[in-house]
Amino acid sequence: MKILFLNGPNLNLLGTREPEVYGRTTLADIEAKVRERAVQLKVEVDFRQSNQEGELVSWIQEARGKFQVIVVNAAAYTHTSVALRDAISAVGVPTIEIHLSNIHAREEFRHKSLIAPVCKGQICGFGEKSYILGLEASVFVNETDK
Ligand code: CA2
Repeated sequence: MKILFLNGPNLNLLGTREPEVYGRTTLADIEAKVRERAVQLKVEVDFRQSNQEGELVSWIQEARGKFQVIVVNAAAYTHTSVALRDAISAVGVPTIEIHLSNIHAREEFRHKSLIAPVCKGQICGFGEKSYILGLEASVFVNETDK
């Protein structure tokens, strides 16, 4: 089973800026922890980040037939991107939305996720652990979708 992790804009800055909001862990640290858990679960992981909406859209489109599940932290595009929502909806690969922070406990503009209605579910508010939970949920979704 292959799982595609997609990370949206500014997540490459994790651990280097605004540690009071997003902590001191870098995206590379998170990737390493996801890979550790993936070995235990005997699944394959591809882990990517882009600051460009179009690149994320292309990666979602290309996932068809190659990945069984997508786990996406779309970052700010969560709240703005009809293009990402349409790509997730069109590609038909089960997708899990994740966030480090609890978007519902933050500014009002973060409460709305445009991608949530086309995702299997949403995990938010558990810091870097949201990524591990997203990985575990992928295995669950793949089993229940069979
Ligand atoms: O909580 C999350 O995972 C978010 O997706 C993070 C996004 C934010 O726009 C979403 O509302 C919730 C922000 C990612 C930017 O990360 C930064 C890391 C360090 C410094 C600045 C931004």
